[in-house]
Amino acid sequence: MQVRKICLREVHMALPEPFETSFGSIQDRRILLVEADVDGVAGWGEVTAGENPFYSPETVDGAWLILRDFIWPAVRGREFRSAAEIEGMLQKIRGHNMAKAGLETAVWDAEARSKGMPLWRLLGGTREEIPCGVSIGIQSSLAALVAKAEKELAAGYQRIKIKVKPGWDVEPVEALRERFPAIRLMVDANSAYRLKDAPLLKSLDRFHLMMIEQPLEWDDLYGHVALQKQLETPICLDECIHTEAQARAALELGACQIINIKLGRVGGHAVARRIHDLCQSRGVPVWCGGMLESGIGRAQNIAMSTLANFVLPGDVAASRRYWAQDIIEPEVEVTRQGTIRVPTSPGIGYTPQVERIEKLTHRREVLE
Ligand code: OSB
Ligand code: MG
Repeated sequence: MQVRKICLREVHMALPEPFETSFGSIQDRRILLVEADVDGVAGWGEVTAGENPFYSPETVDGAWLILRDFIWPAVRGREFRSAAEIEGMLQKIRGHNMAKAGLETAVWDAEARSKGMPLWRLLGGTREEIPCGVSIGIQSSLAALVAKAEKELAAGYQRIKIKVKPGWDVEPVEALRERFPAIRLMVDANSAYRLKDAPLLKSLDRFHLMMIEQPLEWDDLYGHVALQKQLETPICLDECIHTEAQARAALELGACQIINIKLGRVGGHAVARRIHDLCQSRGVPVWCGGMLESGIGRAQNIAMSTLANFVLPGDVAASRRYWAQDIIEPEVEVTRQGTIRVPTSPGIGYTPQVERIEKLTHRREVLE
């Protein structure tokens, strides 16, 4: 196989309301899509970089340049047997995992389509239905938070994650626990705390959270080792894990007990699968995180979540939670039991709505 050409598009899509995290507020998304032509078959991927480098060092504009100037030249004209080889072809480019994943996941989609099989089967997935949770941003009041959680639970979602930051942590967790004593509940700090905040984080132990996601800095593995020793609540790492080696170090050192795997953050399906396998071999559960993706990134997340060790509910929710109208058909729907039934059609299993995508496109570049 060869990638014959790629088309980069920046589409603008607005969330129904701002999504507030410890690192800032997100509403107007600029989403970078990669359409790869693999021997005449189109595959679609999404670059999950943000508009700013506040979650990870990557940005939409930076990823565009890296794709054009380094990723495309590294694959152009090169023969390969499987999308699993793309990661190796990009190895000499350090970092820029979200940009790499945009192309790599598109090639996986194309390969699966050309074989007439669902991508999740090609990846070795086994789950036909995946468990779903929601991520709720920082709210203006405790009452607003409780009402939001109530609505999501009524829709069937299996676990609630709330974003926390200093000043919005113990009280919101307490309010939710009082109202919902038995739900699966967790918090995500997006690196808002320091090791000196250990006593405050320790005080969350009494709420029996499933996990605390990424409490400390994005590159501080050692701090998480020291913190985990003091907490009953399992630490889950998100921002800290970009490579298989980092995942191995985190587990070996005891920096976490759970890993959130995101396709963009680790550079695509090949590495995601290796991290999944590593965790599985050690009895460490994983789940699929979200990056407020369009339906294309969401469909890729669904395919990955069918691997056997994705045992915890992911941040993989219904299209309608994010977009008035998604850019795939059918849209992603969640059952009353809080699951997504994995599609059985070829590739990512959903059809990109190219006409609609073109209407939302603000910038476009074809590389061949
Ligand atoms: O840390 O998981 C995160 C959104 C943007 C950046 C980082 C994160 C998130 C979410 C939202 O939590 C998950 C989703 O619903 O897509
Ligand atoms: Mg997170």
